[in-house]
Amino acid sequence: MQTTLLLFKPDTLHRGLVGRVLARFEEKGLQLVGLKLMQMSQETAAKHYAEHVGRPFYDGLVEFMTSSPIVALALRGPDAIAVARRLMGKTFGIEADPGTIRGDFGCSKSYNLVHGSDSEESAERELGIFFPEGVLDWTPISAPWLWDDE
Ligand code: 3AN
Repeated sequence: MQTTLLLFKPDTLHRGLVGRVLARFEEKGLQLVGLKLMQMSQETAAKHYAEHVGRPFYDGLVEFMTSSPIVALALRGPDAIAVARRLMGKTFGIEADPGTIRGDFGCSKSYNLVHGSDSEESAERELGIFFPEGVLDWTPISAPWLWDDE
């Protein structure tokens, strides 16, 4: 089992899509173990996007992510990092396949609704930034129907 960090970006909130985007992950069988409505600070954005410093889109990305509230989520499941990334689709809405969140809900390069950790190392680092207190450990009653017993 893996735990991954997702962020619903300001466009998801402004467009009233939080419920629908969250439903994609829940319906897939990823378990909610952390959920937070928050305002991202400049410091948190700098930490979170450290690997993008110097890229041409960096300043705009930080400005966008700190412009209004976001939702931070921790989701758990088998291979949750890759599963969540596949549900999200390719980075840019114009290229993302129909059926994915970015493919179904947007056409923008900058406003692509959701962030998801891209590796186990990133997930651990990013969960530490947004859930320093840890996540909530609980067992969904549906677990035996969702996940293989391995
Ligand atoms: P992903 O979110 O799919 O992992 P990354 O890690 O390549 O994509 O990029 C991080 C974020 O930076 C993206 N979610 C997107 O919001 C933004 N971004 C990446 N490339 C561009 C670009 N060329 N123009 C505008 N924003 C970009």
